Amino acid sequence: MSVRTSLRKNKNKNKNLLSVGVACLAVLAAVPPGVAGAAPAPQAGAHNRHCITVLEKLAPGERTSRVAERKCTREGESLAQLRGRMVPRELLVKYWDGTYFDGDSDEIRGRDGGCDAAGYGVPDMGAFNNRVSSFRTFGTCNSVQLFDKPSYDGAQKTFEPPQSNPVQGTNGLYPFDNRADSLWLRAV
Ligand SMILES: [Ca+2]
Repeated sequence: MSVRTSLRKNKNKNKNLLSVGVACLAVLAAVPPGVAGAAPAPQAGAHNRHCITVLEKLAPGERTSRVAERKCTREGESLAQLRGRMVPRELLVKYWDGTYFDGDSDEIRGRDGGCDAAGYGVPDMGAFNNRVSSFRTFGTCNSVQLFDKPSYDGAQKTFEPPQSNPVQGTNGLYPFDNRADSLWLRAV
């Protein structure tokens, strides 16, 4: 039973109990998350939703990397557990809802290895449209082109080393914070 539910019940039954409940709540508020007793806080980050998307390499002339596999964490599942139930694939890029690599995330992995000059195209970032606030690239994927609209349309910005890889936060992503709908990954 949550603290909030307990308080509500106490209020119905007895005002004195309510004061005790409020006192307890004040104590709970002073204790760092995860230390409080009765209802242990979930693991750090466990409340965030993490997904792994595995892409196939682009064939000549193609502009969309087919999704070979996509899975997301279930309720209470950690990212490590999610990784454990998928075949390991090379990490290409990872992006987060929050600045500084925080919050919900999506790992884009390559079924056929890392980036080359053609790279991988993601024409629609789906649940992450207009949400990405930070990202990191991995391996040979050192260039990320972000587009405001799906299908590589609208305003765009390319992030390449050495100045902006990885891109850590709102200022670094300017003017693309919470804006990208599609992206292209390459080796340059
Ligand atoms: Ca957009």
